[in-house]
Amino acid sequence: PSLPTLSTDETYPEQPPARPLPEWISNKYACERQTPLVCPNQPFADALSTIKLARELSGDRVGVRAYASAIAAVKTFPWAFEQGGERELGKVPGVGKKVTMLLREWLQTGRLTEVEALEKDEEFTTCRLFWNIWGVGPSTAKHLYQQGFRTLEDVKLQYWGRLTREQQIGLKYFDDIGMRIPRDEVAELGRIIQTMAVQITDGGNGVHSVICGGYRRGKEMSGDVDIIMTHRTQWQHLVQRLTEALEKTGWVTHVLSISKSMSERGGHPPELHAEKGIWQSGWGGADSLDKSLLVFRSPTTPPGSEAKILHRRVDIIISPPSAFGTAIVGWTGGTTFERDLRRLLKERKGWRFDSGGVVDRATGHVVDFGEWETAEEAERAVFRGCGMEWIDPELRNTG
Ligand code: TTP
Ligand code: MG
Repeated sequence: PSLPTLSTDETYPEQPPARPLPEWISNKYACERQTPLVCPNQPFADALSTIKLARELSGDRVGVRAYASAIAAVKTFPWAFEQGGERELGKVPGVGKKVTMLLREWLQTGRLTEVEALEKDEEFTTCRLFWNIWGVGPSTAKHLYQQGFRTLEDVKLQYWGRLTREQQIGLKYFDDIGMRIPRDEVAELGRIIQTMAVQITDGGNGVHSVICGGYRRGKEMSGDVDIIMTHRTQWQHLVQRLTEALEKTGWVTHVLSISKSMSERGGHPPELHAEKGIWQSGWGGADSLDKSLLVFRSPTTPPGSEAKILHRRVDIIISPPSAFGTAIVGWTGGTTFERDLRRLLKERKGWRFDSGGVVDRATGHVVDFGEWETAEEAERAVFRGCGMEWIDPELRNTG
């Protein structure tokens, strides 16, 4: 069947009545807008996410940024678009012509030809499969494709010895790690980790932890567990002690990587000129906090049980008490919220945001957000100190 042709502006049937947009919608930064988990235009946002992933897999960083902004804009929109809605979407900062044209196509035909082409494209679907192996980034995925591999079995049989240890674990437990984790199990894993931290420190008076990531933003199912923890007096080297204790009791089956650089620096975020890699690469999993990236046993197959082990991915992030607020903000996400938070602080304040602390670029001083009693107080102090209105975690789902 032939595709319906797109009408031009001139022949556009009928303009929707102008509706007043909420005033915050024209804020330039996604971290100053309300973005729910599921939005009225969710299928369109999901279609854009496929295009964004294609840009990621082909190493097109400018494209990734453009689609990330567009997705955040679509997700912030409070009503379902009707014919002509691209004019409304175009009012959100960061939305370009390309994306408004895509919305027009979507509204007129109910589909995006680019997405349909991608789903039929062998290179895209194969690279996406390989990229889903933990530890495999876009360039390795492409390399595997160019080597002629098309299935996980191909990689296992012909490339195993050239994978890193982390990638081998990722491939070995591909099915387990790819399975989403229900909320109550995420909470249970959080309790297991908190309990162990209390046991190995002084009665636990000083331990505070919050499960961040998608769980905190309200997702029913999470890809992994991101737990942020601090201790009033014993946070230093806790990452190592806690990991070892969890290994000993059988909860942790594999340590993918462990980073202790915050402890080694004595609790200060890195100097402005230091660790260039971290700041230049944007994210890449790297902030300056101590962290342990782990494979856990699922509480549904606990240590000692006879059942076949189900493996889960868990990140434990330990911050000094002074950085607990920034650690929570930095690990709650979503990704575009985080990107725009960094942009806002750089442009408006001359500050560099890192989950391990905010640094004034002019003086090199660490910004002090003050004392806190509870995790929520610590986080609210960061918003306040950054001059930002509070946004509930459930409204930070920028994608
Ligand atoms: P993830 O665990 O990768 O993402 P998530 O928890 O939002 O979703 P999932 O259910 O798939 O686990 O990352 C956790 C947080 O780390 C994320 O919410 C914000 C921060 N982060 C960034 O700021 N930038 C990034 O590129 C990534 C991957 C994470
Ligand atoms: Mg997560």
